[in-house]
Amino acid sequence: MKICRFKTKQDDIRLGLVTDAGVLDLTSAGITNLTALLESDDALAQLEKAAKSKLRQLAWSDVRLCAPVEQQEVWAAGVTYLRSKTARMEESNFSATAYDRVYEAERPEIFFKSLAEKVVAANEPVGIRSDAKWNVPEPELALVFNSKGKIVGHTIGNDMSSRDIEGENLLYLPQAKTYHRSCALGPCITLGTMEVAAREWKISLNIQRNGQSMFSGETSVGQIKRRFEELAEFLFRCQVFPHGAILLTGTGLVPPDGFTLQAQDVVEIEIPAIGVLRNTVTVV
Ligand code: DO4
Ligand code: MG
Repeated sequence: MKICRFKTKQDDIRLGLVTDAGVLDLTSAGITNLTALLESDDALAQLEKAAKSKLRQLAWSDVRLCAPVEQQEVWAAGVTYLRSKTARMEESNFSATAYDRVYEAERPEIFFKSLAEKVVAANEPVGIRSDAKWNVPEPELALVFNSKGKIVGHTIGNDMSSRDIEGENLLYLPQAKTYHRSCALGPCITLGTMEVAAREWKISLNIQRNGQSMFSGETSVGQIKRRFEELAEFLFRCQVFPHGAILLTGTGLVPPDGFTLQAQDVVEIEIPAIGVLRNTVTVV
């Protein structure tokens, strides 16, 4: 089952069940708060019951998607795919061994990515820094956690990154990763998938410029080196998330070194079981 946060034409924020035709507004079934739904032990049963009731159907043209977060902090794991390790080592002047080591180490790389209120939704602009020369999207499966550290759903994340800033000095990572419009999530959350099934999912990336494809590629969630439970254990270790959290699981898709994003490029990330996260690029 897929749920989304959306705005009506009157600018009311609602939760909806995603269907092929659009969205079923969950308000009349009393389901209005994402965090409360994800905290409950019977979210799927609640949604199945709601789906049998008379819900208002809205067409896609009548809704604007919001990012599927309320107060959840967004964190990200890095260097979880071999492809990412190789790319990081190539872009870095003097910290290449750090990536090599973290790929093999027991403790994963996990960094803070975004406050919920700063997350960009599907169809909103993602940012490239005006002081960076080498900017890329990072298409990533995102794990949705409740406050108890349980994975309750999955969404798509774009961990927008400035490779030249990160490559210049590892200590610049927060500037390369966390800036205005650097994190997109959406279009919705798919509930009820176990890790073994999610590992079969493919992630594809397509970047278009003036209607022409500049890069396309595909990878598989199964190539993530670490188990989700392992990432979860480190994310929640010595840490509390009263509203739950989102964890991006790392990128396995890296455009060729000569490629950098430009304003107006369109970035499309697809995981068929979730949907397509589409954003246009803007300079921030
Ligand atoms: O250390 C750099 C971050 C790597 C990252 O974001 C990724 O592998 O996805
Ligand atoms: Mg990343």
